[in-house]
Parts: sequence; C-alpha cells; structure tokens
Amino acid sequence: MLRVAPIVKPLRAMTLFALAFKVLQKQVANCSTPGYPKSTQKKNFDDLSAKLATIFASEVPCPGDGNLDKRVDGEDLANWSYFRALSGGKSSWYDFAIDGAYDGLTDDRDLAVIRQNLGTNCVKGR
Ligand SMILES: [Ca+2]
Repeated sequence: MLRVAPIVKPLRAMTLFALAFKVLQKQVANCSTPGYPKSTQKKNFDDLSAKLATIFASEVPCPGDGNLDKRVDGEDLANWSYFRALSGGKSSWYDFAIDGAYDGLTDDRDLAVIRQNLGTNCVKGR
C-alpha cells in the first residue's frame, strides 16, 4: 500500500497557481493554431503576466522552508529526512539553492540550510 506523507502540508494555493501559470505561458508561447492567441487575448495575457511577475517578485525568501509555510521548524527537519530517504538523496522538495544553484541532491548541505535558519518565521522576521 502506498503511504502518502502526512507530514507534508499541501502546497500553498499561490504556489500551485504559479505552476499552473507557467504551464499556460508555455502553451501560449508554443501555440500553433492560426489566428491564436488573438491580439486582445495576447494583451490580456501579457498584462496578467506582468502583474504576476510583480507579485512573485515580492515573495519573501525563506531559506530552509521546504514545505512553504514560511516557517523553518521541526516539520522541515522531519520532511528533509523523509524526502532524503524517499529520493535516495536525489532531488526533492528539500534540495535548496545554495549559492544560487540547485545541486540536484537532498543532502547534508540542505540540512545545514534548515539548521542555520531553524526558528525563523519569514512572515514576521526572526
Ligand atoms: Ca517550513
């Protein structure tokens, strides 16, 4: 029987929306139907894209927060352990960007990011 990890909170609605929007952007960019997108549709899409880019750029970074709840806490430690085991140490939600790059591994370097930021509430600050 497949065990779903109850320790992982669902992705926030904004994160899901961002992922869905990226898919839509690719579909618009690769649209091969003649006459589409129409100029009004394209303008609306471009306006929405610009507004979303502003919203996404305003998101407060939260290093060590793998479950995206804007807190770095024991849940992140437990989730890091769970996902490291689940992925066999390969890429997972808990593979953090270090020096601006993801290494594709869920390893002790990612655990160090959590430990360095443990107790951080990224909404309210430290
Ligand atoms: Ca967290």
